[in-house]
Amino acid sequence: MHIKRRRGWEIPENLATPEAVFLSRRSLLGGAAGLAAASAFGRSAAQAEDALYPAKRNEAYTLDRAVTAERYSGDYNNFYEFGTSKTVLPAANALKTNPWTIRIDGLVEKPFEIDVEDLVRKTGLEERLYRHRCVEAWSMAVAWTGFPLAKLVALAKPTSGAKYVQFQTFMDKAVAPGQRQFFYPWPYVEGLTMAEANNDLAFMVTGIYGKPLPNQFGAPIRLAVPWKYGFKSAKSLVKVSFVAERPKTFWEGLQSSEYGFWANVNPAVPHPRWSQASERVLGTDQRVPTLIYNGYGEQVASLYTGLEKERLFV
Ligand SMILES: Nc1nc2c(c(=O)[nH]1)N[C@H]1C(S)=C(S)[C@@H](COP(=O)(O)O)O[C@H]1N2
Ligand SMILES: [Mo]
Repeated sequence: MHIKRRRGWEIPENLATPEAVFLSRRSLLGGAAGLAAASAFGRSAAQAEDALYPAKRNEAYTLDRAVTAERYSGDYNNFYEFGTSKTVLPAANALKTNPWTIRIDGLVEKPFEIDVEDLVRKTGLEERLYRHRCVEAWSMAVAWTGFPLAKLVALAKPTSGAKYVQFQTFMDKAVAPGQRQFFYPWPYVEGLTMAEANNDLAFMVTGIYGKPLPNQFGAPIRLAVPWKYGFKSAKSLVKVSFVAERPKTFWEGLQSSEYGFWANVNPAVPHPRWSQASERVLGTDQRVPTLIYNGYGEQVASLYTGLEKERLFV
């Protein structure tokens, strides 16, 4: 059960809309003061971000439900690096996310490192409304800001031997107490096939609710793969590698009978310990039926033709 508690960091409810947050940022940064600061000192990081968010919404991605308010989604997170409870926000704030370099390597023309701000300048940003379905049978719907993973694949120039894309989260035991728990197979690793990575739905995320990602959501850059269980959407990425073999993922390393490589959402295939038929929508008292591929079958079902013998839904 998610219990609503008010915390120091929460702003009053009448200010909790993304629009209000944005407008107040704008009025602070805009106008003559902002211009003077810009000419005297160049563009500050805050001003660069102010220009990027909110990004233009891509109206091709629509929802069948309301967007989950940040006061629910932002205080109910899975980020095992910062502990196994859902309240990881205070611990996650210890992670320094600017500057942040991401490495692109493996079977590519030429491996490189790039600062996330520079990467975003190359790819541009857009906003998309996506559903998110955790394997634990809760769900949310959010406005992510980011760019198609396919754009990163194009920048990386993978060679013909690349069959999978592997995603790796930062590793820093000094900052992330969960990483001192030796029985977890750190660092957090996830993977997609090249075809999945190039599907238009696969999204690299740098923002949410019209602003840069708060740390607990996986700042400064994470994945969103909305037709798969949430654990595929790895957070706070430091490395994207193009590889020939299927990556061994964090959750497979922990419990492969329960969490496989494919992990496509399917209400008809129960988790070994619970049903996946329905989901609890964060911020509501409702359970709604879960949809195959989390409702994205039209865009992704064809990725799996000929793979019927695989454990596609675990
Ligand atoms: N590095 C890392 N990425 C992660 C996780 C994690 O523990 N560590 N949890 C996953 C799970 S199980 C889910 S449901 C989503 C949760 O994303 P959210 O906190 O933004 O809702 O992140 C995924 N990505
Ligand atoms: Mo999850």
